Amino acid sequence: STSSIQEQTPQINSIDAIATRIKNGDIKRIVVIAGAGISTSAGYPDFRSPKTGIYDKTAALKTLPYREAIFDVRYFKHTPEPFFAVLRGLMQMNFKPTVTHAFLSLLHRMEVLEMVFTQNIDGLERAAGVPDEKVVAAHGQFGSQRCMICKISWPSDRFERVVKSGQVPRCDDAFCNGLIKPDTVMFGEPLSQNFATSTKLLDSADLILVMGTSLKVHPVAALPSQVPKGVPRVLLNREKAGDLGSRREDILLLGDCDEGVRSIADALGLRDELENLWRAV
Ligand code: CNA
Repeated sequence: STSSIQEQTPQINSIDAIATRIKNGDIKRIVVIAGAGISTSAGYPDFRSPKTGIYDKTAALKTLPYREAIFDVRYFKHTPEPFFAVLRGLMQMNFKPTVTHAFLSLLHRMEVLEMVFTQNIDGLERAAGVPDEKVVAAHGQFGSQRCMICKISWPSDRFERVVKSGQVPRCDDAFCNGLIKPDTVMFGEPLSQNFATSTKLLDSADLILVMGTSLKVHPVAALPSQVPKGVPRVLLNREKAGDLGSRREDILLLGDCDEGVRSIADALGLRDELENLWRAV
């Protein structure tokens, strides 16, 4: 890889110190806050990366009144075609977990993973072996879908067939005719109950890893700032995000998150385990 990780040397913390504390059992509850950036090396486009992100790519859709409209339920209800066009593109690809997803699985095997809060809808954490009960999918995930009006659910194979054929999937009930929408959370929709109740895990966390997110979408964007002061927060992202870096205990690993997790695995002495785990998923 040509990318390099710059660890901005903090006053009181370092990845080596964190690794030592994980190894000696001082850190045993790690909470991860993840976003689309942990899946970009799998080829899954994020929202905001210049050129490759969905917002730049769909800018060609001159019909969108504002760029977020494509994922806004109020817009989707009357103009679902742009959303289904993006979904069709994603369905034509086959995504495999990244080494960052494998790292989450490694943390789980080490029994130090408390929870992954992910904004991602791609399901790649689970595909890498992170168990369901360790994932809070704040914005839902692909894999189930239902009519927006009568709520009848559709099997995934049928949904995929219709979307791939270029049609807009609609309810069979002629009176209903509602749109069939994935159970992912669009702008303008509430988050799962599960999200609100799980945020209390931040209070007892020993370490926070924030990875691959611009921290621009609320309420997930606010999670890092809810972490009690004194708890180390590590940012693995191409750019600064949120208030990470504003506390003495913060560590910024600015760069590719795959390189970031590799440097942590090196510090843990578990680099081979990580690469083997990744190869096996
Ligand atoms: P975003 O706003 O697009 O931000 C992504 C962030 O990750 C940016 O800061 C990038 O610089 C950074 N980034 C991109 N690639 C890498 C990389 N390889 N290594 C390190 N950093 C990288 O995406 P967010 O997740 O912050 O925004 C929240 C939205 C995006 C959520 O609602 C998601 O549902 C939604 N989304 C999810 C997916 C997915 O499931 N994979 C894809 C696209 C969008």
